[in-house]
Parts: sequence; structure tokens; C-alpha cells
Amino acid sequence: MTNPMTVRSTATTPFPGQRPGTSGLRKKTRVFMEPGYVENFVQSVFNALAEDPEVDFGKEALVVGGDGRYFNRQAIQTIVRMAAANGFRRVLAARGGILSTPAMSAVIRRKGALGGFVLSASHNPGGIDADFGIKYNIRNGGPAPAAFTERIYAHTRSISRYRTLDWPDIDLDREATLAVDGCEVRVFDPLEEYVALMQELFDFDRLRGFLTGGFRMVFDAMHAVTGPYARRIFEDLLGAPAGTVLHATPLEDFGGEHPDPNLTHAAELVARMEAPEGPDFGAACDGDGDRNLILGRDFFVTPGDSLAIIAEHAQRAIPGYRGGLAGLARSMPTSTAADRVAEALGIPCYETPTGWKFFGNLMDAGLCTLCGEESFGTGSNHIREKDGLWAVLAWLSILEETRQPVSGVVKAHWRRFGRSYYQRHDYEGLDAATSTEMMDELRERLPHLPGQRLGAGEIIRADDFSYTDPVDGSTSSAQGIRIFLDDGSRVVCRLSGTGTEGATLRIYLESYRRDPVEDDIQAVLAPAAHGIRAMLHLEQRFDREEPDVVT
Ligand code: G16
Repeated sequence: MTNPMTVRSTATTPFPGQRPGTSGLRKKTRVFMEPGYVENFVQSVFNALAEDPEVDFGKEALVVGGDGRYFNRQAIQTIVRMAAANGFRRVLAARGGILSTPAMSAVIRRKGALGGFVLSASHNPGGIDADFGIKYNIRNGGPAPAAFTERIYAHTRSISRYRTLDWPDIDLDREATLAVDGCEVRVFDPLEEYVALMQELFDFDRLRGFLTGGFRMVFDAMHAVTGPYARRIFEDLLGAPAGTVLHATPLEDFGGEHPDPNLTHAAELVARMEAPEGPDFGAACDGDGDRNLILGRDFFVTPGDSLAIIAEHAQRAIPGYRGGLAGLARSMPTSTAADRVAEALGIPCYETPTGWKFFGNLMDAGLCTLCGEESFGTGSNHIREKDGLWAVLAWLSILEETRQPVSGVVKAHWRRFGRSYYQRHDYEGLDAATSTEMMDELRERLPHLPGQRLGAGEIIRADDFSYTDPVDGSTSSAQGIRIFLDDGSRVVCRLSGTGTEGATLRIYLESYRRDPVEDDIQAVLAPAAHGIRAMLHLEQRFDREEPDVVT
């Protein structure tokens, strides 16, 4: 029981704009640092949770940790005090405040916690003038579903008080069990549960033989949360030489870089992989460890191909999937490569809106084993988040099993299934109102698009993607505009739900070829890219011709 003398019920007023986006609440760090901002959001989560008559905080545990970015520790201290003041029985706080998103999911599931707060703005840069974020994960270990985040948002708009404690900061750097007023606070080892789970899924003995037998890999932790995990797994347990993990110490500003594992931001890793005598395999993860980048020698594996290839090989190459796969799932803008593997395996492939939260129900219902997104996310039902290091271990297992280089594995896949030429073009920092207007206009034109030309093809169908969850029947509409062409190409447009400044337009381009003779992706996709730019009047509206980031 908490002591009424130390609990403080503080009057507050709502902050505008505390609606969680694709993945939690993301804003500029200074916004989160405004007095009461974190408190209002966290109390709103507690208030939304308390609406469930089955939930009794006095019997529940709450997990808290983050990706180590600036303001991580302060936010953790605030949440620990508030959880105690709101009557939680136990709080599990990650040592050093470091807990990757997939590790959070594993800890919630394995410890039977009610849920947890991940403090992260994912791949967005960190620092006082950069980005911060809070996301809440539910009992299944996955991101809060849209219905729950809407309830949180409703509370943020009417909040009048939050509960906290007059209590000093806890020592986050030493594993210990502490009493914070009436609440048991355990500072725990953030690596233990996650590493144990990886050892259950993958054959560490075989992988150790592989990595000590001449196969050379390099992993870039991008100064972010996966550094300690990757060192433990690749260097300590699998025997890769010291130095295999680059940028292994989590820094509050990620070394001033974007911890975003793609060809633009992981430039140092890409350069190493292009060097003559470079390593056989390269990989990277993002700020909070849920995204992954997979590279071979001078060879990039698109996230869509990565999902399809892991699905193709999982049963043979990874012990955790020997029993076979129940189904696959991918977000709508992700390439259709996984669909073809699912068909060959005789299993379903679900198409969901962008956002990992949509996979949770499918997995809980046993409908899907592997899933992935074009935004460098791949994962399985071992947890309810995408999992960067899991994807790296999956690829290592495939390379060990096939004894092929990365490019060989991918080209064999294309020979068997054909190839989805695929790119995403991002236009960042656009004026938000103009962007919304542009999308509304395109939406209105949808019925008139069939028959018109776009790039080298003719439009045969155009719609705004809507998804009805097969498990709970909930519908999410306006999830992205899809334009299908008669030459087998597809163009998708949507506005990002994770940015913190203005709007980001994402254009996803895909063209499928059964006999992929062409090597130049740009050449295949350029006509559709030009066509959609012209259709959206990008140059006239924003004075932009080329995208800021191409992935
Ligand atoms: C988040 C979500 C992903 C989503 C991605 C991009 O990733 O978890 O499911 O695909 O954002 O979303 P958007 O296109 O709306 O910006 P992360 O790694 O940022 O948490």
C-alpha cells in the first residue's frame, strides 16, 4: 500500500496533441520536457487502464525502459514515482534505463506484467533539440491497439489531476530490489530474458561454429540500444571477434546521427560492405532495436525480400520454426514478395495497415507466425514487436544452412518466385495542411483514375486501403491510397504517422517481374515515380522534385 503522506495528487490541465501516432506519442524532446507533459500522458494511460474492471494495479507489474536517448532517465524516474503513486504492486525498471523494444515485449510476456512504457522515438534522432517518445505496450507484449490509444487520447483531453510521489530518484545503475513507498521496484538486467529467448529459438552452437569458422560479419548498433545486446550475442556467445559490433555504446544523441538503419543513414556500414575484402554479412538496428538492415557484400536486401526469404527458409534453417508456419502477414505498402512464398507454402498471407500493432491480434489468434513491414521491420510470434536482432540471427541461420552468400540466397529466391522491384520515396518536412489537402484531393479523384495513364502503365484500379481485423472485426479506414497499373506495378501514397515536424509523404513503388533480368531498380521504377509526382503536383505544391530519402 502506498503511504497517503507521500502520494501527491497534482492539479493539471490538458496539453493539446497527445494523440499517439503509428507508434506511440512522438514529439520534440523539449515538448516532453515541459512540466507536466510526461505526467499527463502517463496518468492518461493509467486512467485508460483503470477503466477495465478486471485490472487491479495492486496485483500488477509494470515494466519501464528506453533506448537511452536524452531525457530517458528522467522520464523513467517520473514513471516509477507515478506507478507507485497509482498503486502498482511492482515496477520492473531496466538497469541503466536501457531496454530495447523487442526486449520490452519479451519481458512483459515472460514476467506476466500488465504492460510497459518504452521511452523512444525509435529511429528519429535524439538530443534536447531532437525527438523523444513514449509508447505503451499491453499484456501480450505488443503496442497498444488503436482502440486503446484512442481511449488514452480521450483521457489526455480531459485530465485534471495526476498522482505522483514525493520520493527521491532511484539508483538505476545497480540491479536491486527497492521499496518505493509501498511499491516493489526491481532494477533488472535488460539482457537476460531477451538473450534467453534467442537461445531458445536459434541454434547457438551451430551459429558459433559458423562465426568462428571463417564467416565474417559486422553489426552496426548505431550508438543505440542494441549495442549491449549485440555484444553479448555475437561477440560473447557466438564467438565473433571483438569489434564485430560497431558503435556499441548507447549515446544520448546517438552520436549526432539518425539511428535509422537504411542505405542513407547507415553509410559507414554500407561503405564497409562495399570495400574489396569486406565482410560477408552486414546488419544494423535502429534506436530502439526493432528495425533491421540486412546487407551482403555490396548487396542490399529489401525488407520485403527479407521477410519473404526468412519465410521461405525458416522451417529448415531455424529450430524455433521446425513445426512450420501458421501464416504470414505484411503491411499493405510492403512488397508482395511474401504473398508468393505464402502461396507456395500453402498458408495465408494477411495484408494489414502500417503499424506493428495490427499484427498482434493475428498472432494472439494463432493465425500468423512471421510478419514484416517495408519500414525495415521483421519479426515473429515469439514476441509482439518487430525484432531487429532476431532478423539478423534469422539471416545468419539461413546463411549457415545454405552456405551461400547473401546475394546468392536472394537471387535464388528471385529465380524461384520472381522479383518485386521496390522503393520507398520520402518527402520530409512538408507543410502539414497542404499535404492533407493533397491527399484529400487524390482521394476524391480515385473513382476517375481507372483508364488514365501513370508512367508506363494504365491505371486499372485505385482505392483507399481499409482493413477489417479478422479477429475482432474492427475496421481501420483511410490507411493509404493504392493505385494498380496494368503492367503489374503498384503505387501507394500515405502520410507518415511517426514524424514530429510538418508532414512526411511516403510514396511506395513496386513492380513485379517473373523473369527479373533487369538489375537497375531505378530504371524499372522511374516511370511510375515520375508519374505519381506529376499526379500529386509535388513540384508546384512544395517546390520539390526529388525525394529526401529513398529506401
Ligand atoms: C513505426 C511502426 C511501424 C511503421 C513505422 C513507419 O516503426 O512501429 O509499424 O511501419 O513506424 O510508420 P510511418 O510510415 O507511419 O512513419 P518504428 O520503428 O518507428 O517504431
